[in-house]
Amino acid sequence: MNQDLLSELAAIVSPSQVLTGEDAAGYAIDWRKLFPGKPLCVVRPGSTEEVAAVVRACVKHGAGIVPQSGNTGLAGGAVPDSSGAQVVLSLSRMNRIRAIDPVGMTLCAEAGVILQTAKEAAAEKGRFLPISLAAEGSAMLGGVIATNAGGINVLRYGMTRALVLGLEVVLPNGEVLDLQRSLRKDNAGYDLKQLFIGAEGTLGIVTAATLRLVPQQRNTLTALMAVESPQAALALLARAQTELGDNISAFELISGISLGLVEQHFGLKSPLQGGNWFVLMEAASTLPGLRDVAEEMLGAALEAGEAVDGVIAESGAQAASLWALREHITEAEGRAGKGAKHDISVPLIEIPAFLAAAEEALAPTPGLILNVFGHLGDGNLHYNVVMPKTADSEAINRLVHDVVARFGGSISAEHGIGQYRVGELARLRAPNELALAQALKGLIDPEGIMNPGKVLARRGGP
Ligand code: 2HG
Ligand code: ZN
Repeated sequence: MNQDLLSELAAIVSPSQVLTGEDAAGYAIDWRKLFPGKPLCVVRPGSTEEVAAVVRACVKHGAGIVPQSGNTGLAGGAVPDSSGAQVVLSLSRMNRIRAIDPVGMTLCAEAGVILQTAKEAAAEKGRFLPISLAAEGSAMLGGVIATNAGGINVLRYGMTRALVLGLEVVLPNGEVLDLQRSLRKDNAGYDLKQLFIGAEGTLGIVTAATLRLVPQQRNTLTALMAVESPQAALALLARAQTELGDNISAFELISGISLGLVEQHFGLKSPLQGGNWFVLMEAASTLPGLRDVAEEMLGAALEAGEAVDGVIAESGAQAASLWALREHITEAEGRAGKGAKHDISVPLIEIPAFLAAAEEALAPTPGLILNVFGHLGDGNLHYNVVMPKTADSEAINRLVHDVVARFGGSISAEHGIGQYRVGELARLRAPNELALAQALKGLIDPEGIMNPGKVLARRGGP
């Protein structure tokens, strides 16, 4: 049967686009190398029609399909299990930008377009695609949309979901659902595209999308500030919002421990030495004058004790070096040792109390390094824990998530559930919410072939 499926797939996409054995190895494991899988094969369709035909062939043979684009996710959502029976459907060849409309401010592109490539294409027309992630040089639009990715610009522009105007999806029965209306306003019935955004490929395969663009901001300001506590960082945020309003495009909290890891593993030094907490802020505008406002704001914050030190980047290169500190944290953490990631959010006002409570919950476990950083402006922290090899990372996940639940938070603010958090979602979500999600999954994917075992626990199927 497997051989029949392999031949049918080869007939659809050509034999050179069906990879097995060693050729498939790079697609079988996630970026963190936590979930090594074993696919039947990797198939690389070049068009929406080919994706649809591949899905129909997999349905016929009862094979599970794992959609994959850039495979930069941190929750194991885009890799196969170890059964040797699942088909990885790579969207990497679907890498055409179909259209850019600088007046309507939209970009229509296929799922395999690298996020950075899409951003560069928009920039050539004086427009900005406001999804900014450390992984944007390899993340692809399909995965960005399927995981409803966040990143540093959410504070100003919202999650990916807020930027998707239209979507093209291949359904689990192999039909193409064309939701590419690309309208700013469209209240004609249910907004079905939202079902597929953030569903992590469990309801269908995103093959193309129309995204909302904004004007390219000509003036950007980047500042790194040292603060005494998370509470002070929140006061600084409130001040910045008052003074700079919607111009704030990123407001990141970074612990001294995170900066220490970056220095230790990459030799990158912060211009502000010492201190437990830092804020990296970016503001951007089409109009001049940002710098004066920011300097005044920072001066007042220093006087009020909300910040204790600060630098404003003098050039693009300096701004880039400040951002490099932030962008190397994930890799530095990976080099530091075994890690448990917690992509949490709580109401902003609860951040200081959450941090204190989580630290207290973990205090009895010896040898932990708390690598805490993230998108303070969104109430989203990466409360990551580097631990000794022998430590029980699942027990640590549960301890942290229980604290998150106490504060009315979410166990995945922006990375998704993937396979990493399926158990924790099942443990912590209300039964009726889970039941409704399972009912939707059953309706749209009755055979259970779409990305089995991701987001929701498996219920039969391949
Ligand atoms: C970031 O904010 C990413 O840099 C990665 O979401 C977070 O490594 C992480 O846990
Ligand atoms: Zn993040």
